[in-house]
Amino acid sequence: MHTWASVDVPRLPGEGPPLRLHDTSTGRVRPTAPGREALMYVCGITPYDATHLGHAATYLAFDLVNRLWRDLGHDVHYVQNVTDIDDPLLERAARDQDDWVVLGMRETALFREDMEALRVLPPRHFIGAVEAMGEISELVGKLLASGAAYRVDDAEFPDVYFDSAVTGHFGYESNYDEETMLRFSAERGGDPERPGKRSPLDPLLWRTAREGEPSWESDLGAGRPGWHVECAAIALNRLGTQIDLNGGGSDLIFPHHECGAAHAEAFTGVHPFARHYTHTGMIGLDGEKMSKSRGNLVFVSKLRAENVDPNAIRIALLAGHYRSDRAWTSGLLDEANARLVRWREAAALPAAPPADELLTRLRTHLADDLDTPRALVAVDAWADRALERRGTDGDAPALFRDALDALLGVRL
Ligand code: 5CA
Ligand code: ZN
Repeated sequence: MHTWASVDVPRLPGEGPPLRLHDTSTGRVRPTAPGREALMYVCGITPYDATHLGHAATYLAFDLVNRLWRDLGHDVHYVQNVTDIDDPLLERAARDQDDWVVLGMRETALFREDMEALRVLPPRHFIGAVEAMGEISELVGKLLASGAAYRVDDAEFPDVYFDSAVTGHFGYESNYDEETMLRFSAERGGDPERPGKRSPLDPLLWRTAREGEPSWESDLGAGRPGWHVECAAIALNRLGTQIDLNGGGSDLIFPHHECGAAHAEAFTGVHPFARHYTHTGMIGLDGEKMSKSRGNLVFVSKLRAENVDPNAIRIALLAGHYRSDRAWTSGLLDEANARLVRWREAAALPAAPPADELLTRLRTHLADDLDTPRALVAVDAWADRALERRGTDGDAPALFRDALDALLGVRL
C-alpha cells in the first residue's frame, strides 16, 4: 500500500543520551541499542472505523521513538501493517451492508490523512494483509512443514493452528498466568474452546474457506490467515529475524504479540524476536476504554473538521505518559491550545534566553521512557522565561522551534 506523506525533520545540534524504553517482557525500562538501522514494527489499524484518539495516542508514542532514534543518527526502518481482512471488518461491513474492501479502503485513506495531519512520520513499508497474502500463507506452510503447526482433526474445516509449546518460551513476552492468557485469548479474537487443539491457547494460522467469507487460494488450500501470523510474516520479510522494537497498545500484549513473537521464533530459531516489546496505555472516555466495539469514540477527523489544530491534539495526548491509561477530556484540548498560543508567542520573539539547556532537557526527559509530561513542563518553563524576561540570544527562538518540531513533532 502507499504510505502517507513525510515531513521534513530539522537537524538539531549536539546529541542526546540513548533512548531507554519500557519492555513488557522483562518488566523494566532498559536502554535501546539499535545498530545503524533501527528496526521497528508497530501494529497498524483494523480499518473498520475512523482513527480515534486512542489510536492516535499509540501512533504518536511510537512517532516519538522514531524521532528520538533519528535524532541519535539512526536510520529508522519502520514497518506498519493494516489488518484489512479480519472478522471485525467483515462483521461491520455486513452490519452496514457495505463492501468490506471498500470499507477498508475508505478507513485506511482517512487514517493516512489523520496521520499526515498529526505530522506522524510515515513507515517505510505500510503493508495490508491482503497484499501480503502470498507471504503469509507461505510462512504458515513452512511452520506446518517444520512441525510447529498442525491441522485440527475436523473433516469439514481442517484449520491450521500453531503449537504454542514448540518454542519453549511461550508466555515470556506477556508474563501472564494461564488463567489470564485464557481470558484474553477468548476476549481478543482467540478460540480457546475450539475442539481438537493441542492447547486451548494455540492460535489460528489458517482458516479454511467458509461459505460466504472471502478466501484466497494457496498451497494450504483456500482460506484466510489468522491475525498474529499476518504481523509475523510482514515483519520477518522486511525487518529480518530480530528487531529492535515491537510496539502497540497494551491490549496487544496478549495474545497478539506473544503469538506473533512465537511464530517468528519458531520459524527463525532466534529468541527473542524483539529486543523491546513496548506497549502504550489505553485512552478512555467516560470511564471506559475508547473502542470501536463500545462506540465511545472521539475521532481525529471529527476534531479536524471542527478546525482543531492537530498540534493541539498532539500536545493534549503527549501531556500524559504513554504507558498510563488515561481519559480524554475536552479540558485537555483547552490546556493544549493555551500551551500552543504561549509557545508560539515565545517562538515569535526576535530574541530570547538561550535554548540549549532546554534542548538538553527535552532530550533527557524523552530518552527516559518518553517522559513527555516533564518535557512539556520544561517547554512551558522556557516559554514563560522568554516571555517574561525576553533575552538577547537571536538564535534561541529558531532553536526552540526546531527542537519542538524535531523531537515532539509540534510545529509552531
Ligand atoms: N490491526 C490490529 C493490530 S495488528 C489492531 O489492533 N488494530 S486496532 O485498530 O484495533 O488498533 C490499532 C492500534 O491502536 C493498536 O496498537 C491498539 O492497541 C491501539 N488502540 C486501540 N484502542 C486504543 C485506545 N483506546 N487507547 C490507546 N491505544 C488504542
Ligand atoms: Zn499486529
